[in-house]
Amino acid sequence: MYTKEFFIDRIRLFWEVSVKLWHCFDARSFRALWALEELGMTYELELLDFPPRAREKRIFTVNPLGTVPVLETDQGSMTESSAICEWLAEQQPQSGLGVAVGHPDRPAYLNWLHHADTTLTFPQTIYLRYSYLEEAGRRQPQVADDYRRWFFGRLKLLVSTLESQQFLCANRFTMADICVAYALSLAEDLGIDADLPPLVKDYLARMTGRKGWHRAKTVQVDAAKALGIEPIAPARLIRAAIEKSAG
Ligand SMILES: N[C@@H](CCC(=O)N[C@@H](CS)C(=O)NCC(=O)O)C(=O)O
Repeated sequence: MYTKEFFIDRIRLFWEVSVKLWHCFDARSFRALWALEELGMTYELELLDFPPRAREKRIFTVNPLGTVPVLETDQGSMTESSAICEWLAEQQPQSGLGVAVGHPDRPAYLNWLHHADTTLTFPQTIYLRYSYLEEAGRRQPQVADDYRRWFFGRLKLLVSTLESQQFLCANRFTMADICVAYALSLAEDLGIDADLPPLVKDYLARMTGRKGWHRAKTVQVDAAKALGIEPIAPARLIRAAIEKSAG
């Protein structure tokens, strides 16, 4: 029985979806930007100064949390970077960047998408906050160091996977690689990457060697320059300022 929804779904697969990405330089919204570039989709980019909550009040018109990413779509908005990547892959199933329901690696795919943010990115944001973002008197070196160690402890699943695979799942590059590789690139921005295991460093180099990664980087640099925003990851800028003031 062919319903109206059946035909609308099929037409949508061939119709370019219209999306607008709200993004800050090298923030987690970079996952979505990289995904859009890998997919070759057309999109509108709204680059904001960091932190948007303090510097770009218009973010609150699209997200009460005041965070990026926000992906506006004709089906509603999304605010979670890994979920955005998953949704984008679903719009272009022929791209192979998603892993379909029923594929033997579907559980691994979903697991990596969530692992990327909740397990690998979150502890690094605590490290960033208590090492650099807080005012001098509120920094907590002990907390920062505990969460840095937490991050390195949680790399075990990735290391054991990379011992036998080039990609995280389905034997090909997918959104799972985008989401995890972004978390690893954050370690570079935080200056803690020297301790990454060699297999992880090699994997990150392979992922950041992709044309899609370079296109996304170029897009955000051009957008930042056009708006007078410093084209450097905020984590790097803040670290440099604090290290300079400490002499
Ligand atoms: N879990 C969300 C986290 C979103 C988030 O916290 N984004 C950060 C940038 S990485 C942000 O906008 N922070 C600004 C703020 O909290 O003021 C995701 O994966 O997208």
